[in-house]
Amino acid sequence: MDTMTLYYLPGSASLAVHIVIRWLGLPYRMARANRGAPESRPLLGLNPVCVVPVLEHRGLVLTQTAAILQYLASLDPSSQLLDETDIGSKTETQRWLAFISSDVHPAFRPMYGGTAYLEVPELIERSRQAARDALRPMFAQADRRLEAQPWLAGARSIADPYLYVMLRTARANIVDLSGFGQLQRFMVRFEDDPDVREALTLEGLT
Ligand SMILES: N[C@@H](CCC(=O)N[C@@H](CS)C(=O)NCC(=O)O)C(=O)O
Repeated sequence: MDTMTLYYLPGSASLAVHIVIRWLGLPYRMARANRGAPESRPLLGLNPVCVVPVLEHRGLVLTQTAAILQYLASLDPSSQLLDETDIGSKTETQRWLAFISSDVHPAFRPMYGGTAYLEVPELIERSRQAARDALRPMFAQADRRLEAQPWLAGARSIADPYLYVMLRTARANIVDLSGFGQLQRFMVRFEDDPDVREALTLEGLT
């Protein structure tokens, strides 16, 4: 009766939300959004900007990946996916969430039509290459972080699945991740998690 609905597109930022819902063992159902014209999407009316993830729960309609992840963690503080008992750890998790949602995620925009207004294919490709170049030092920060500890914020947190989705997106868009051994190992370890594997299977990604 308390089932939440996650509107998603396979492999997009909604995958991070999907993984956390599974980690928490919460009842949920998935509603796949349509790509294509905004007016054809079931999300219209729920999310004015018509992007996923959208989470419906207990009469709330939640948008923005970072906010939804924090909402989920607060449903079960004992999970310590956002450690409310330790201000340092909590802020560190929020710092990584902010970095990923404000810096890393938007940097992919040229790959998803964000520079289509340039119209000239060569210029659009140049904007994509500039995005790849800008993304590499961002991933270098995460790689360095994982040299010292297994998870971004020390202990496993809601920031880790968001990083994982960004790494998948980087791989799909030929961002150069060579030399980032910690990130490669992070991905392998992450995909070893049964809930991650199940989320990938349910989204048709395996
Ligand atoms: N700031 C938003 C960005 C969400 C976003 O960019 N979603 C993309 C997928 S990652 C989307 O739904 N794009 C629409 C499409 O691909 O048709 C958030 O963090 O939730």
